[in-house]
Amino acid sequence: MTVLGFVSTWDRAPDWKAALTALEPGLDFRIDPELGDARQIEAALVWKPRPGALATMPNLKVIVSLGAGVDSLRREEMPADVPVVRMIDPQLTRGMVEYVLYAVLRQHRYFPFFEDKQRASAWDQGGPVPDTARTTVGVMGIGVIGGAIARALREVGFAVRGWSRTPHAVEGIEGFHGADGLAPFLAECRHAVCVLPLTPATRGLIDARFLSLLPKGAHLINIGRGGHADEAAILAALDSGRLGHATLDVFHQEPLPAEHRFWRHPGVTLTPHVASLTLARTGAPHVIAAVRAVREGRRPDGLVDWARGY
Ligand code: NDP
Ligand code: OXD
Repeated sequence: MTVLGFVSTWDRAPDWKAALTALEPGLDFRIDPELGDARQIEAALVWKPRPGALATMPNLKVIVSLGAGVDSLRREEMPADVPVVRMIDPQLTRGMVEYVLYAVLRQHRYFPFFEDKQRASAWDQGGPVPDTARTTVGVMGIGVIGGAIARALREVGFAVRGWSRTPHAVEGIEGFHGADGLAPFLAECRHAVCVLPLTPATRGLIDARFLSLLPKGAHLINIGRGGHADEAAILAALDSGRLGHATLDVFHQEPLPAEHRFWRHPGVTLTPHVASLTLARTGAPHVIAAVRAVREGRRPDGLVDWARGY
């Protein structure tokens, strides 16, 4: 019987209990802080875990993150030698794909312009319909989520390029990688999507220099983490017209403070970290598979490599 501890500031415990016990009926699901004898706990399911909670579980075999990003896990609190597995959930990925398709198409087909015209009862056809095949969308991070986003954009007909840490060959997607690949990658991006993990190497990546490397008037979409971006640099680039629009889902401080200029800037479309969300129903198979893999001595999918930071 698996004993699983749910240690999360995200109150979805009943959903996870139902989804996990449907797959493994004998599962003993305990919710922090009522963990009973914590020495019995073999697996922990975590999102921003309460400080010190994991240290009470000396027989932990695996930690599974409820999020794809593990930047909010305090590494110093992860027990040494206990593998950490990040979330891989088809619904989480699908939600991210939907978000980016919508954000790109909305700007690509000038919907904000036509909405303004409608409010003024003005019949104004604007410029020509854009040439999709000659519009480049760049995706930074082409892992599980970014790869799916890039393929979906390619299916729509955009010219798609990806930027990653290591080289990748994906059919129909132009690949760039590493620090040296960033400037040539950005040079053609009408829309640049950030879906990177937050690591020491990616923190602060979207700064004034980065924005100056994009074509004038480009559209930035950040659905990675707020820490990827210098928010003052984004505002300055929007004010100067260097950046045409920013679609932002993640911020340095969440919730975004009411006085932040992003709320009212006409060049910003803002959502409150909802680009996607893991559902218990669709994420539960990954949790069970991770627990079984570790128990059977196999490498689980989504194993975090702390040396890389993701
Ligand atoms: P993956 O680990 O599957 O992919 C990460 C990608 O980023 C890989 O292509 C990797 O390169 C690339 N990468 C990492 N470091 C660098 C670097 N220094 N330079 C260039 N590329 C780099 O992660 P996922 O796709 O599952 O998730 C990505 C992120 O999306 C999460 O970490 C999280 O921050 C964010 N997210 C946000 C959500 C939201 O609602 N806003 C929801 C879900 C996730 P390589 O392939 O070479 O390893
Ligand atoms: C995640 C998130 O990392 O929801 O999964 O941000």
